[in-house]
Amino acid sequence: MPNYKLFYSPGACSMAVHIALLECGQSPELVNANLRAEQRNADFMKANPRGQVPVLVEDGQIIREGAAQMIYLLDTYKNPLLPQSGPQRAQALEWLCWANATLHPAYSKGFGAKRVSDDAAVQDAIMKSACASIQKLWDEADAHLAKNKYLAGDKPTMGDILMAVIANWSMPVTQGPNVKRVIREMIERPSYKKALAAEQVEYKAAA
Ligand SMILES: N[C@@H](CCC(=O)N[C@@H](CS)C(=O)NCC(=O)O)C(=O)O
Repeated sequence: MPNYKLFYSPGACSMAVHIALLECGQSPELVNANLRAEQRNADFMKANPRGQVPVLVEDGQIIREGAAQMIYLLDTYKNPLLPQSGPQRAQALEWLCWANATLHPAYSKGFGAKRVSDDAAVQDAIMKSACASIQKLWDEADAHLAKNKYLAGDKPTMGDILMAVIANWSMPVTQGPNVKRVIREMIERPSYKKALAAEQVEYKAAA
C-alpha cells in the first residue's frame, strides 16, 4: 500500500481529495498548509511554490492539481465515484471538471477581490460580479438536478462531492432545493463525516 500525505486547508477544495482518499480505503497523513497564517507550512511551499492546496504526495512523488489527484486515485482504486469507461465516465468527468474548473474559479474570483485592489468600491464591484456568476452556476445546477438524480446521472460521482464541498464556502449566494437534496446526501457518507471531523469543519450549507 502506498503512503499518502495530503497538504490541506480545513474545508477547502482539498477536502474533496481527502474524501476521495477515504473512499478509496486510504488513511492519508494530513498536513495543514496554514494558508491563513503569515507563514505557510514550509514543506508545503516547497512542494507547491504556487501556495495552493491540495498537494498530494504518494510515496514521495508530488501531485498538484485537485482534479488530477481525484482522477488518479479513483482510477487507481477503480472506485465507482469515477466510472472506468463509456458515457458514464464522460459524464462523471464533465461534472467533476465543472466543479473544479468552472464553479471553483467563480468563487476564487470573489475571494481574490482584496488582492486586486485596496479600493473598497472596486472590491465590492468584483464581489458583486463574482456572486452573480456563482448564483447563475448554482441555478443551472439546480435545474439540471431537477431532471437528474445526481450531476452525472443516476449514480453519485466525485463531482457531487466536490460540489458539496464548495457549497459550504461562505459567500452570499443560495443553493436551490435540488442541489441541497444532493449535498445533504453527500455529507451523510461516512467518508464525508470523517473528513469534516478530522478537519474540524462545520457543515452549514445543507440547512
Ligand atoms: N487549480 C487548483 C486550484 C487550487 C486552489 O485554488 N486552492 C485554493 C483553496 S480551495 C488555495 O489554495 N488558495 C490559496 C491561494 O490561492 O493563495 C486545483 O484545483 O488544485
